[in-house]
Amino acid sequence: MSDVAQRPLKIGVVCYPTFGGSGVVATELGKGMAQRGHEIHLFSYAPPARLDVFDERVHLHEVEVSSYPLFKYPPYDLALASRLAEVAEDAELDLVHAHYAIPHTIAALLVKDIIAPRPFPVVTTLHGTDITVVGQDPSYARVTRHALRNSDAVTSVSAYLQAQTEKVFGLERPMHVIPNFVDTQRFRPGRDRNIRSCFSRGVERVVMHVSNFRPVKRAHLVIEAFADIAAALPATLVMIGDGPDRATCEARAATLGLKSRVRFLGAQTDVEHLLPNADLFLLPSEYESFGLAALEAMACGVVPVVTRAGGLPEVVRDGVDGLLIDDDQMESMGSVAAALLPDEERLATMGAAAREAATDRFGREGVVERYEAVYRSVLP
Ligand code: GMT
Repeated sequence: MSDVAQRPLKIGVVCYPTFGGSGVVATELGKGMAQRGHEIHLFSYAPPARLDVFDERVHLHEVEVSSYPLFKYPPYDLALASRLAEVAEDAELDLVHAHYAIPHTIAALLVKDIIAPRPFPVVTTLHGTDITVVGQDPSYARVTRHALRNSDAVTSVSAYLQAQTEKVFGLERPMHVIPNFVDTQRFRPGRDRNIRSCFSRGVERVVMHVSNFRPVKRAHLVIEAFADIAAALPATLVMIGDGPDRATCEARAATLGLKSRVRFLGAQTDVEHLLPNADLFLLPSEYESFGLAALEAMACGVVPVVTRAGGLPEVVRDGVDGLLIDDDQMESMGSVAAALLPDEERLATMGAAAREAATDRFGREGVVERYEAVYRSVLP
């Protein structure tokens, strides 16, 4: 085996630090790589939400953007490229992994030019909205295409997203489909008696939703579905996360007379302690390229009820480890959930299958190895 096939790598990782899935995947992947002996240099404008370990192999580089009166729009991408170029040379990075084509891959490609002839392979992972929303926006389409064509390797988190990307951008090169993964030690079944009784008040079923309350999540449909559930049985709805649609959801819950039965917890850093206390997880998104939140629920043994859209059918197997609802049948989400909730046996069987799927099909180790193979394939 050659040196390149074995030696520990020095890997730059560029990601958004937010609670959204791409930042979580980037950070967890970086942690997984560090555990395999690689050196990780994470670049973001703030510490990523899941970066909670103090591994000496993981280095965080916060990107500062100077603002001058002339800069109406402070150039974050240039500040990122500048910091990345410095570290690429000082720490002798072998490659960079950009999560999100815009602006991360573009900044990485600039660094490739800046530090040439030193090789600096760029791996880009597409997470979804970078193609389905941002990439198709006429103001960004050409740079997105440039980012994809000039990356040394492109990966996508689902086969659905790969097909969409090929359709929209017509890439000549093959893309690797590498699904997201979940840390099944962190997300695991096991109720906390205090949390559970605080949510369920002893007798009620607990339904949960976790998202960033962006319009694509259609969080208002969770409230509508819960109205049907609450009409059929005693239940509490726990809404976790924050974002533009939260206020509308709160108002709708009040209008429906459900204020006392719906809890809005806002953004939470320890979702893994809350999720196992749910009986059912609802995700009525219009689109998800993958649906990491559903996978995290599954890892906790909680049955997901989700839209049959985007990459979600690649994660949830209908009737086996969750339920898929056709997009034009979303008004039935509440009645479907209300029929399942009293059925202890079916809930337990599907919950166990969900946990098994999370462990066997989406465990961290296998996915980290697949990314490592991609990294090694782009090295000179
Ligand atoms: O879902 C979000 O709003 C956040 C977004 C992101 O970029 O962080 O999530 C996308 O990437 C996740 C990780 O790969 C996927 O699990 C989500 O499905 C995807 N979101 C959408 O496609 C809407």
